[in-house]
Amino acid sequence: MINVIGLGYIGLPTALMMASHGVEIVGTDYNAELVRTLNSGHMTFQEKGIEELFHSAVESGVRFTTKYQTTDTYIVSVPTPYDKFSKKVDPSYVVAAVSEILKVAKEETVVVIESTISPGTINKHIRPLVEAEEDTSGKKIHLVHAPERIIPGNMLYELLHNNRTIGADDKEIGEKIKSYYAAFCQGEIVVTDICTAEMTKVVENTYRAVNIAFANELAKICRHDDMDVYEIIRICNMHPRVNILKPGPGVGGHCISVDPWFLVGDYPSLAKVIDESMKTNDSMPDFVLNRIYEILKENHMTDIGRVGLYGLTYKENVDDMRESPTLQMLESMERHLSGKSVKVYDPFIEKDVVERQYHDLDAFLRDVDLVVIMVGHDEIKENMGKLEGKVILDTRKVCDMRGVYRL
Ligand code: SAJ
Repeated sequence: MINVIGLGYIGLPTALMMASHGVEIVGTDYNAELVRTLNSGHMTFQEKGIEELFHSAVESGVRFTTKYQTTDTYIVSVPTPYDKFSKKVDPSYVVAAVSEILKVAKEETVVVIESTISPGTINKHIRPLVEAEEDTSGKKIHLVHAPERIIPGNMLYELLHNNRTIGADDKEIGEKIKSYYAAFCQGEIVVTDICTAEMTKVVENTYRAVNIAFANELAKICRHDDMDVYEIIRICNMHPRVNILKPGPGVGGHCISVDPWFLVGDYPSLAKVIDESMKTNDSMPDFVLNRIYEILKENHMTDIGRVGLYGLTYKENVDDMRESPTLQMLESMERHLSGKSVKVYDPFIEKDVVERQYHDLDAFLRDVDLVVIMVGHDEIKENMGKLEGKVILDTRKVCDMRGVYRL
């Protein structure tokens, strides 16, 4: 039996996928409300195909509880935030989870950490706990790092098809854990050492952050001299060795906007390009705000209350708002004392999370003159006609209507 600790965006799909492929799974989360919801037969977030997977896993006997189980294999997928000041990884949730595991674990237990951690975290924060336990109880405990790679919006496909990395001290233990993942994963599974696995995960997200920052910087340069950044990127990308990503209103999510800071925090005098890239991405919500003011001025509009932000999530067609550029922008507006007046709408966010939030596209559009497309959800792409007559700032290049403003 495998006890999956942390039933969030990564732990839960992993638990469900393993369970529906015949692995005996118990999912544990300290959030009693979340466990209650799952036990009453309801999923806790939206994702393509997850309802079906949830039901198939329940049929296969997956269980959810707040209690840590006594078993020989654990998969830990708890959050690893970063400390806003030092930029270093905050391993406290992982440390707490491993401490709880050690209280109930069997002899020869394998603890697999899936949470993203910076290189060296296991040696610095986890191994000392494990060694102390081995000294007092005489039990042997094995550590493994198996970072996840799935992308919100296409998680289930990627769980099945992506290649994976497994880092272990002991090759044999690495191969054993590989066989559990191979129950469902059709990609190649590489077994390496723990520190290499830690570093690869952070580097993958940093690669993307730096490349998005490059696109964002190009958008700023092109705005300065009124050049069309999208046409320039389109043409450059016709070169066989150029592949520039898309500029946008900023970078959200819990990975690309966070993990690269671990490297800046740990190697401040070395991680220069990374540091500047993260600052460039973080500056984008304010860049959009400036565009809004320019466009209001150009159109002789004075009422900020007639500005509507379309989209609250960090990217299209997901219900995840973590670190979202819209929230970053609203925070920045609040600092300038005008945050209360813009209107906001997102079809994926049913709860009220910000002021002046709408839950109906038509009602939202009736009450605004300037629509700022912050997220390119399919809903807006399919309803472009409804934007007729509005002033539009499209930060995602999803709208081809005449006169639309861009980054
Ligand atoms: N974005 C842009 N321009 C682009 C691409 C993305 O502005 O050209 C923005 C998005 O709108 C979003 C943010 O970047 O706000 C990140 O979105 P994303 O779709 O690129 O990535 P995430 O954060 O959803 O998932 C990433 C993935 N990592 C990589 O692609 C290297 C995923 O595979 C990881 O599993 C995940 O991070 C993670 O958990 O680490």
